[in-house]
Amino acid sequence: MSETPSNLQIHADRLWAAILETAQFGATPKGGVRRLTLSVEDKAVRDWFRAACEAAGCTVAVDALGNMFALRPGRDPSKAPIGLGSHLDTQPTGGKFDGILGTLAALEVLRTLNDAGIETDAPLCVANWTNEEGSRFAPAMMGSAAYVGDFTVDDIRARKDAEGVSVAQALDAIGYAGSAPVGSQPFGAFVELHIEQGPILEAEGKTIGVVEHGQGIVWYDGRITGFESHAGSTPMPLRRDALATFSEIVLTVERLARELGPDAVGTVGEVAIANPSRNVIPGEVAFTCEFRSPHGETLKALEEGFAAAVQEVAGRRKGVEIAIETVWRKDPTHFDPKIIAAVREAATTLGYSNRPMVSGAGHDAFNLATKMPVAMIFVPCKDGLSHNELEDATPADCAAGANVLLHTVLALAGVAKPA
Ligand code: HGY
Ligand code: MN
Ligand code: MN
Repeated sequence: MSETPSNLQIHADRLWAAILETAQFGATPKGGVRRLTLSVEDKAVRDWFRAACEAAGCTVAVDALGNMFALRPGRDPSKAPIGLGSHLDTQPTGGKFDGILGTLAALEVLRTLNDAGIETDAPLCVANWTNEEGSRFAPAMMGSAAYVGDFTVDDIRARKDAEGVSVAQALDAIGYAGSAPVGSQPFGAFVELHIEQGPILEAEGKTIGVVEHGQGIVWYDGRITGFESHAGSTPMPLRRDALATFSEIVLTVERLARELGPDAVGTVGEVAIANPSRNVIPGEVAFTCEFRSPHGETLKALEEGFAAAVQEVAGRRKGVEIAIETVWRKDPTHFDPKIIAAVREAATTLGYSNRPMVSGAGHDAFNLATKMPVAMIFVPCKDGLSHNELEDATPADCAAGANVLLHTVLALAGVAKPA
């Protein structure tokens, strides 16, 4: 790999200023960010990001699902670009760093190379992936999943949010249904920087997580159909109570994850009662739930245990129907040893304490890893908290992560020899 000025560092203040500036798009009173994918707030930050990348000398392409690609030319245009970036959308109670740090740090890498007059051999391409969060539209990591072919573009464009708005309508509404075919942007490798969204780095006093492996994930949509009837006059043995049935499902998810742990988690994140009323026995409940594990066999045991438990509850609660649909599933992800080594080498050379990690959260890098060499860089976040408006990180850790990203990408792209 080519030599690069080992003392090259990103501009920490400029990166931190970009993080604070973009936090205004969807800022919440509690200091968080609500920037649901393809919302007007997402449009605002996308426009900001496009302008910043163009000002840094990039051409910005947008594909049919709104994935954005800012291309910085390299000395050898025949080489596939080295990719970096993450996502700009957030959870409803999101923070300033989840996804945003990786995307803005990638922009900062470009700005630093421009300031230093460094041309890379291979081009660089900074990506903003559409709907990584999967909150407004399922699945999560949606744009990168379609990019690698896990879903067709038509399938994704037809997905609807809780208000019945489709992805296609939302893309058109903010002007981000691009012309580039999905999957057409080549990459030679991809490196994603992200906050850890967990407590390990902070607890161990480590600065950098060298992410080698990501959890497998399975997402379900559930619908429980019982029968509405009077809360006062319906005897208990005759009830077909959808909500009471749901409560057994919630406790089943928790029990299975605890029993099959410690490397297993299960969550019921959404529930809605159809036509709720305090004196009507709930007749219909819709919900979502998920399981994750870094081990394929544990994930399979969770799925099988859940199916068996649902069948047992349905068999016992006569007259109540439980429908469960698997809407998304991803095996555990193993990243590329060469890219992992480049991340570890960059962190160590820069003098940052570091340790190997498994990612608990899902990331676009998980999808990309099925098509190209990929690895991730983690930095600590306060109390390991994320998907919460209190999400926080330090300027120093953000800068450290961006420096590791800079030197990893330089090692992979190579530095053009001065003419
Ligand atoms: O679900 C996840 O892990 C990610 O935040 N979308
Ligand atoms: Mn994220
Ligand atoms: Mn997230």
